[in-house]
Amino acid sequence: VRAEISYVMVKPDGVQRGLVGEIIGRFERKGFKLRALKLYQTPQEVAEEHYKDLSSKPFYKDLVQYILSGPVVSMVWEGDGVVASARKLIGATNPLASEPGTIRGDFAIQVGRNVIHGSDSPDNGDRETAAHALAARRALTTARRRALACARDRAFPAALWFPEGLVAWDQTISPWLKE
Ligand code: DAT
Ligand code: MG
Repeated sequence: VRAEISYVMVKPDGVQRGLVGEIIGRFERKGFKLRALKLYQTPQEVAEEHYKDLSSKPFYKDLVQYILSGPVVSMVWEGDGVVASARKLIGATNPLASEPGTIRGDFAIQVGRNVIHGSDSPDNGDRETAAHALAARRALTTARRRALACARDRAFPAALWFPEGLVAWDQTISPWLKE
């Protein structure tokens, strides 16, 4: 049986405003387990897949543009009931309606700049994780290529440029990846 996971993403405004540590801290203190974490620029097709259920909404174009406006921090959090609990930690979609003490309630005002995403069902947790894992894998390939080029240029051993962290996302996420 696979563990329950939620795909949680600090959106570009949250990254830009320096809220990453605050947000990770709240999930850690709650007690959930961080299974994967990566910073990257979301490819357009991943953003569109992520929000495909909302594609008929009038705000869909702005929403995708917002997600593409800067790097995001993608995380996979694991634990019993993590999907519903993460939604509580995050707060209501419209930050003006989010309770104080929630992430959106404490740090946001606009629905179009609401700092963070969390899956709304365990199935969507799996789906969104798989979609973003492809983006993370592509970012990893780019990072690996750059690292290799860099290692060649500077005549450092390539191993120096491959800390465990570079491959961690791929490995920890593999149970949820549909090949
Ligand atoms: P949530 O992010 O709380 O799961 P959602 O899935 O209904 O909310 O919508 C996804 C995002 O779309 C949401 O975080 C912000 C944006 N959004 C939702 N409703 C909106 C609206 N009425 N106007 C503008 N943006 C909206
Ligand atoms: Mg949603």
